[in-house]
This record gives sequence, structure tokens and C-alpha cells, in this order.
Amino acid sequence: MRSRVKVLFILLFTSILFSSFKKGENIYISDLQTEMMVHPEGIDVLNPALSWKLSGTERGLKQTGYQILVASSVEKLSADEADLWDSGKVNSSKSVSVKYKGQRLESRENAYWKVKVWTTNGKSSWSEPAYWSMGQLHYNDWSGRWIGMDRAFPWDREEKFSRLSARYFRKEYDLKKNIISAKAYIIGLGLYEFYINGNKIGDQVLAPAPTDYSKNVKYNTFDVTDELRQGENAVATILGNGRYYTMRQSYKPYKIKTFGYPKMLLNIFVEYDDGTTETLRTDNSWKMTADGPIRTNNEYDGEEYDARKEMPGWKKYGYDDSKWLNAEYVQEAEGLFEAQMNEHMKIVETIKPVSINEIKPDTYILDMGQNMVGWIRMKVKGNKGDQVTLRFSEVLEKSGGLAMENLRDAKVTDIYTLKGAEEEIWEPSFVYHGFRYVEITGYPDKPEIEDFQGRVVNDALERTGSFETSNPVINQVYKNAFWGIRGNYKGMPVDCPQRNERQPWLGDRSTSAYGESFIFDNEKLYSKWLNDIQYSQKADGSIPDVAPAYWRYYSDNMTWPGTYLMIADMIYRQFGNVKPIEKHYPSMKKWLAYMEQLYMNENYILTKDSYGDWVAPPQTIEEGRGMTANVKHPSELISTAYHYYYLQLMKKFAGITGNDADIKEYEQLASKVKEGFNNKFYNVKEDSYGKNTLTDNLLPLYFKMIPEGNKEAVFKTITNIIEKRNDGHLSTGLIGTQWLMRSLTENGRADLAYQIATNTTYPSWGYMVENGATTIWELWNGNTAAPSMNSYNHVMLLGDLIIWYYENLAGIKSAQPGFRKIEMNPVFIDGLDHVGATYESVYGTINSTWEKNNKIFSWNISVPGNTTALVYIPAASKQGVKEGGESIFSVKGIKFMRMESGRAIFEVGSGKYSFTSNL
Ligand code: RAM
Repeated sequence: MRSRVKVLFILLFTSILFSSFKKGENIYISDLQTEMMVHPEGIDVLNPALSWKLSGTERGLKQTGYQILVASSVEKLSADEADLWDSGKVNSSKSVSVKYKGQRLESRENAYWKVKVWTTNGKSSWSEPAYWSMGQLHYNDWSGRWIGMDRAFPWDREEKFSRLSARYFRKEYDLKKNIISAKAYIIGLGLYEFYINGNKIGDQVLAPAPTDYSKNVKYNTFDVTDELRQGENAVATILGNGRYYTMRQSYKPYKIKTFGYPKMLLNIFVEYDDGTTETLRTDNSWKMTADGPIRTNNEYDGEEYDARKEMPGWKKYGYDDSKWLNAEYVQEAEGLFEAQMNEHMKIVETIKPVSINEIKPDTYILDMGQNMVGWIRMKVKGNKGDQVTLRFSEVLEKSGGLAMENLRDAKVTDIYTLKGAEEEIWEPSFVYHGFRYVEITGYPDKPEIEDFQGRVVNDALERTGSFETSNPVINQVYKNAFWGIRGNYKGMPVDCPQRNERQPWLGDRSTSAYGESFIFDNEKLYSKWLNDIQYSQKADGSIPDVAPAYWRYYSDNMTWPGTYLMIADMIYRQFGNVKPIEKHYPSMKKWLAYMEQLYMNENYILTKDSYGDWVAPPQTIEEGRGMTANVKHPSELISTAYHYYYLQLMKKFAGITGNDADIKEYEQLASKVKEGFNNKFYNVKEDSYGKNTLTDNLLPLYFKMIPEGNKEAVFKTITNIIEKRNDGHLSTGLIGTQWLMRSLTENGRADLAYQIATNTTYPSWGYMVENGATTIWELWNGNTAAPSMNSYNHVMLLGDLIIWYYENLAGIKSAQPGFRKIEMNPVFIDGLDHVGATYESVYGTINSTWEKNNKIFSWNISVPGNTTALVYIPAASKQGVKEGGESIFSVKGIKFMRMESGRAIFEVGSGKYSFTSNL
């Protein structure tokens, strides 16, 4: 029973045996989280946020108080000996993000905690225990040296298409005493794999999360108590390039940032049973070689593995490494050392190909049936020196071969050289590909479908939502969005996973991230990204279009950099987490002031834009044939409208952060901007804005900039554009699509939004599906545009579609940060008879499943503990609504609020309800 995990397990087990331990008065506490993580190791937040979920058998559950105990050992915690913190009974309804306010925790300390609550329905017993540990908080906590080799090897290539072999490191230790605990802290750049005594530590892949390594680097912490043993041990690592030694070297150095050769710093902190400690650390007594099986690894170009170069036993004790080199002391990574507080990438799913097809002698095409991101795991038997080549693409040529032009110069080629064993199984370590099809050449004999598996690799975020409707187009688009979103989560949100780009472009995520949060728990990923953005800010305030700024685009515009504000707002609204707003407020303010100073003219027009309504669709599919997407139409209307919108956000943030003096300033400037905007862009006679594009009109509508009394007329212009000019279609690009579905719905035309959502003709999401898409395309006309800029897996054109699915079709909308209050107001549209969705909020599971059948409306919902919901039920009067088959007025806990536009509105507390009414 050495390790902490086992201790926790025992505690859990006893608590199940004596279930009164955690259950009282039918109030249950579950999902204890520290900084929104379950039992995190090695965090570097001094006052972590503690959260839990409440549930109970009775409706209307609300917390009225809590008590938290935090102890330095699990034994102390179970004896209620809170040597770190006893909060005492706190009268508070707060159950999400309660700040730890106990003893100051030092590096590597462990903390065990539990909570009990008082509620409107009684009191709970103590929860099950939860755990966190502190990381290495100070630079001086790190001992040992950075090791590596700051040069290439003779077989490496450092030109544009760089090839660098992986570097292998090892060191043996004889530990003399009995170990009670061991924690490993590793910074392995760009990417590492870590082994003790031959066992891989952790199930992460492609770790650590990428950053601008000159600003900050991420360390990972592992409990390795069960891996190390008294006596002989071997510690081994492999380093890949990742973004550290970046994919294109000696090429456009003004644009592409690279950092150096792979390197690492590792500390394993060991505690013995006699009370002494020891730190195993990297130094130049470690051995290394780059002459191992991974001959090259390049995120764009692929991995080459020569199994003949394998070094059997090298990860274990006793291997003869006398021919290896001594690791050298190298320049330390420049950036600050920070704990990685977002999820690791993992193999999240393994899928089977749907077909394999020989298109010419020795050339097979494997179809995964899905545009996926990850790699192939392959089984093969053949002679030593046989070479199997795998190449990847998203689509096929008419001839049946791979269409690779849209990958530009990314070679996406994995090569495996056989050693000639009975059976060889291989998958790469330091690359990933975006693909549906795989070309296999050089395979000895005939490859069978069973020889290949698709490994789906992305940030292992918890799923938050599920969603289905009676409409098959919507269901398929949702599925495509799901695959596209997760595939582009790579420790940062990238634009695409396949071509020679894969950059974290800001603009693509401004609203998409909000929609994504309904499907994935993306709070920690995006919190990390906000830090990346902050680090990328120039001293003068400028924020780039890509962050981390691996590609240097400080083009100055409102729409891409402003994503910084919109993501912080999203995290607050969806997860109730105010920290990003607090942390980033000064940098946001600085950026806005910088933009205003440089680019706002005397008429309050923000004159600088870079991309316009990026990738707006060509009028017809024919018009777009062969066209390149890389055309920019900068628009002062867009930059000025966004300026106004950001001033609203900043005003809100100023209020939240107590920067009261700023509120007025933002307000005053906003009203001038609005006036300037209308003076310049509003065409009163035509009831339209700017060039009268759909986007030009949508922005002032959604941002509430239209002069009093004119809103309806402008809205009419909008619906006319869609219905008459566009024949029921959208005509928006990255910018306009973000506001389209909600604008239509909020102004009473959900039917038109529905038409757009279910269209299968160009341009539409359904058109993509109709043309074989299994993800979301970069371009509305992806099937006819030029290949140079044409990815089949980009998420930016989702706009506000996913938000609309959940908030408007399912009726699950956050009305108070973190869904503390939920607005459940589904729209009803002819032709849509059923919607079912769940959303796992920070308070618990929200469900909304409704159906229209023979003029009867039935709706099952569930509302989590400690929250309330406002439910909008279609009915001629409040008397027409039933719950559980009974008149609603005999049901406890349901409060009638008012009638509004054919809906009876009730407020309900936590619990499950089934409503019916006559339509
Ligand atoms: C492309 C990217 C991205 C977009 C920029 C402007 O290079 O794919 O999606 O944000 O252009």
C-alpha cells in the first residue's frame, strides 16, 4: 500500500462498505475537483479552487453552507485532523471554485480534502476524499542540469524539410533503501516519452503541451512510487522535436520561430522509509544516443522508424550502453517553468478502417470511413529490411489515389523498416496526421484490413454534451463538428491538422470555442491558451493573429486578436470561472488602447482590419471553381463594429474586476463609436449597412448598434438577403457566421435559421455532408476551390451553429455564470419534432429532451443541484401545463412566473421533471 492511489482506493472502498460515511439525509456529494481536475499531481496554484457537485432524491436542492477539511495525509483526513485547513462551517451557496485558504503549501506537498454541505433539504455526511499535490514552485526547486546535444548528427538534415532523429537517454540507479514515495517532474522538449524499468510512465502522448518555449515551458508530474524499487532501476526517455525543433528549419526565419535541439530536465524526488530523501536528476552522467530506430520525426512530414536499429533492453537495468555518448550540458530552456494544468493528449479512441483497396500493384488505399486525426497502428510480417510506406490524405483523386495537393509541402509520410520478426506491431511516437485515407506501399504480401487500426489522438477532454434531433442533416453536421473539434485540439486549438500549417490562429476560435464548450470540457485548454496569448503580447500592446506565435503574424486587427476577450468571456459564462478575466484584464485593456491609439480616427472609425469576412462563400459554386481562398477584403465596418462589441465586453469585465473607473470610459467611448459607425455605415434609405452584405447588417444588429426604432427594418433587410438574394442560404464567412443563427432566432425567425441549418445545397453545412464531408470544411466551396488553401478539417465555419443547437434547439442556455441559472427556452419549428440533449455543467447534468406528437408537447428535463431553471413551455395558459401527469399547481417546487409569447414560464429547482402541454 505504498502509493497514494492505493490509499485513495482503500478509502473509497471502505466508504462504499459503510455507505453512511458519505451519505446523509439523501444528499450526495460527488465529483470533487481541484482547479477543475480530478486528483491533479503537481499543480502550481497556491490557492487552488475546490469544487463539488450536489445531488439528492428531493427536488429543489440548494446549498446553504459547507465545511472543507484539508489534511496532509489521508490518515489525518479520515480522523478529521485538518492540519492544513478547516474552513469551519461557512454559510454560503458556493459549490464551484471555493478558494483554498489554508496553510501555505510548499513545493511537492500533498493535500487531501473532503467537504460536507448543508442544504435546504438537510445536511450531508463527509464526501469521499480528494487529493492534489503541489509541483515545483520555485526555479531553485529544480536540481540537476538540462541535458541533450546542441547539434545535429551526421545523418540529420537541417534544411527546409528538416530531419532530426529522436534522442534516447538512459541512466541506472541503485537505490539502497525502502521507498515510500517517489514523484517525477519532467520537462522534455519538444516531446518526450518517459520510462522507468521498461514501463511507460502515464498514458499521455505528444507531451508536454506546446508553448512559446522562449516564454514558458510546461512540466509534468507523475507519481512513480510503484515504478521505482529498492535496488536496481533504469530511467529512460526519448525526445522528439515537436514544435521545439520546428518542422521547417532554415526557411523564412522572419516568420517561423524555432527554439533549438531537443533537451530535458528531469527530477525524481524519492522519500525513503527512514525519513531521508534523494533526488534523481539529469546530469552528464546520463547516456544518450540518436542512433536509435526513430530516424526522423517531423509533425508535417512524418516519422521514419527503422526496427533494425532497435536496442532491445535499453529501457531496462543492465543494458550495455558503453557505446552510447555522454549527454551534454546544453542551454536551458529560456521560458518560465510552469505546471501543465490542461489535459494531456491521449489516444482517445481506436477505430477500424472500413475498406482496403488495391489501386495498382503494390499500392493499397485504406479508408478509415472518417476524416480523423492521429495515426495508424500497423501489424506486419516480412523480411528484415522490407519497408512499408504510409501516406495520408483527406480526399481521393478521381483515379482512386491520394489527393495530396491541399497538404501543400507537408510530406505526411511514415516509413517503417522491418526487422524481420515473427510479427511486428508499430505506431509512431512524435507525429500525427489529419486523414481519412492511407496509401500503403511496400507491404510484404497482401495487407488485410485487420492489420491496421486508426488511433484517434487529441487532448483528452471530458465530454460535456450529447445532442440528437429528428433531423438527419443536423445530426450528421453535429457528428462532423464533433470530429473536427476534437481533432484540432493539440494542447492548443489549431486551425487544421493536415497541411503544412497547423497553427493556433485566433480568429478561428472566437465564437467556435463557445459552441465547442457544449461538447467538450474545454475550460482548461482555453485557459492555457489565454496564457499563450498573453505571453505573445508585445510590450507595446500588440497581440498576434497566431498564438503561441510560432508563425509571426502581428498584423494588427480587431477580429483575430480580440478572440482573447471573447474566450475569457466564454469561460466565465459557460464555466463560471472568473479567473481568466481577472488575470488578463490589464493585457486586454492594453491591447485595446494600443489599437485605438494607432488606428482609431477622429470619427471613431477603427481603420485597421486584416482579413475581412474571411472565407465568405463565392456567389455560386461555379464562380468559386479553382479560386484560391487566400483573398482578403479588409473592412472598416467589421473592425469598428467589433471595437464597439469589445467595449461592451471590457465594460462588463471592468465591473467584474472592480475597475469601476474604467466602466464609464468604456461606456463613453462606446457611444461615440456607435455614433461614428452609424454616421459612416448606416444607409437610412435602404435600411442597410456598408455594402449591404449579410455580415455588414448582422454585426450592428447583434451588437445592438442600430439606432432606436430602426432595428426591425434592418432585420427585414437581413431576411430579404437570405430569402430573396440568397434563396434561403447564408452568405457569411468566418465573421458573419458567428452571429447568424442567434440573430435570426432572437428576432423571431428561428424557421429561417432552421432552413439554413438543414440546407443541403450550396452554401451550407449540409452541402458539405452531401459531398461526403465527415468533418467541417475550411471553405463553403471546398469541393471546387483551388487546393492550395483548402482543408477539409477546419472548425471556423461552424460560427454559432453549435451554440444554436444547444441554446435554441435543445433549450440549454447559461443565464448566470456556469449555468447557475439555466434558461430552458427551446424554439419550435415546423418539421422539427424532437430534440434531446444533455450538458454536463460544473454543477451537474442538465438534460432537455422534448417531443411534439399529435399536438401534444412532452418535455423531460433535469436540473442539477444548487441551480434553478427558467422553463418556457408552449401553452395557451398556465393551466394547460402538466407535470408528471398532474396539474402543475399541485406540484411542489414549481413557481409560475408569467405568460409570454405563447409560453407559460415557470421557475424550477433541481430535479427531474416531465412536462406536457397541448400545442
Ligand atoms: C489560414 C488559416 C486560418 C485563418 C487564417 C487567416 O492560414 O487556416 O484558418 O485564420 O488563414
